[in-house]
Amino acid sequence: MERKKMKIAKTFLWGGATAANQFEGGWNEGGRGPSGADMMTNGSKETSRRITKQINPDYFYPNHKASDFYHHYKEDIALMKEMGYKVFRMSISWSRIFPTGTETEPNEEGLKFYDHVFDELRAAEIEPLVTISHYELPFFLTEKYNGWAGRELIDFYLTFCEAVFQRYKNKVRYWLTFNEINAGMYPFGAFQGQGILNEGSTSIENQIDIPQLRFQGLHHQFVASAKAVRLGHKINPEFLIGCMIAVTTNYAFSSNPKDQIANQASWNYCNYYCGDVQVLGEYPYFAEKIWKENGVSLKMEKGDAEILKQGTVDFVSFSYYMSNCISTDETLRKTSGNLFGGVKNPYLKANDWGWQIDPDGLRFALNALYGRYRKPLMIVENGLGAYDELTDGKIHDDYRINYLKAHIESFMAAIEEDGVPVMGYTPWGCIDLISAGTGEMKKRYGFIYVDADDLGNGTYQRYRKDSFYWYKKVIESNGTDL
Ligand code: P53
Repeated sequence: MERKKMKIAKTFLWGGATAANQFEGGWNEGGRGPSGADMMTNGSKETSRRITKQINPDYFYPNHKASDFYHHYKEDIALMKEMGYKVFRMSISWSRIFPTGTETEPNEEGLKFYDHVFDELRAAEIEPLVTISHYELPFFLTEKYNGWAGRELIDFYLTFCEAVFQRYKNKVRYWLTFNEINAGMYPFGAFQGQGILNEGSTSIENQIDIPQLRFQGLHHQFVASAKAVRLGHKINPEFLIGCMIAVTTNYAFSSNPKDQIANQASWNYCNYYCGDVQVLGEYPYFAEKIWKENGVSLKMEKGDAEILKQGTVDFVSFSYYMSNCISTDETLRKTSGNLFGGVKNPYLKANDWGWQIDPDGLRFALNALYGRYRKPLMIVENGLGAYDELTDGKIHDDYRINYLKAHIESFMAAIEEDGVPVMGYTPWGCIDLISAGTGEMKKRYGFIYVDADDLGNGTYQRYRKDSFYWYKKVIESNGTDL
């Protein structure tokens, strides 16, 4: 019997993704307080971004102005409309609403800014998808509580959630509680993901790592996320609230069973530890082993387990950029520039920052996640960071088109051949923005070029890249004309 082929839905959410800390700018305008992202200098693939406790006038802090969406949102949304976006992923800057994170009343001017953005999106018939916390928290919360290491953050986060859920309950339907929550599984993710800054940490790649604090911080985020899901559903039962995980498709480097076992453990650690808590509502069986290996003794309060059980997410979203190989052979070369470590895959090429390009890995990840969670999936980040050249107002970025085309083909196969339900696709940095990893502007992802360099020089004028016209056609044809 021939199986009926699935079709991509007419309502499929095509769009693009950004985050306030890397895109919005206006860091000291409208009553906004400083966030952790404002304390990071620019870096490069060779030089790690510094984290400073005070703003040092000798350094450049690229997130302060970022792409200046704060002053360009109208024209940016008009460009998205021109491309035919159905959805726009963005985040709300926590310190724009609660400048220190500890106020009891929200900053009205901050709330108004997002009112304008959501109204503009509505007029353009673009659905907002809002990440509540994307790699930034009010810096005061780092200074006072060492970020999410402090259990106090749960209540501050819920106050923030309540303010934005109430204010935007008729303007926003799709929410994500934390960006790439599994960043907290890695030493480099402590500051960006959790606002943890231990004494002696000077840059994002050289942080003093205290696993106990990271895993405890994650626990606080899980509890906060679960409570936010419950609160959101109470405020508007129509809300769809998801988790967001950075997924790396890991392959065993060889058919040596030892490599296979190591790879399985890597999936548990990298991809499933957080998702299992947020989607299935409890810590997985392998959590004990991970705590033991990291010398962690997790403090759970009475009622936490119940909260996790009751606050599971409605859908699963994730970022996907690359795959990696796992080997038990120490002597094998490490993949260059890869924050997740791992071994180079001889079948794949990497981008200029060492991220291995692997469209098939996306199909693999979609099947793995759906098989485990049985919840609708959304690909909320994907894309190629690349150098672009602006000549006569044009950018010929066929390399970007090739990357995206191959990844779209891959997820279309997951939908249409394999039967995986995918709600939407929002490529990362749809308008050029500041790199989270390196703080560069020149590691560009966008369909739209922003005329600014790594030190913030430039007109900030927007230019349509070749990929702009290509993606417009992709959306128009619902993914059939690639
Ligand atoms: P950049 C590392 C590996 C995979 C995803 O990253 C990552 C990171 C952190 O650098 O983060 C996500 O800008 C994140 C975005 C980030 C994007 O990937 O280093 O959610 O904020 O910008 C791309 O090229």
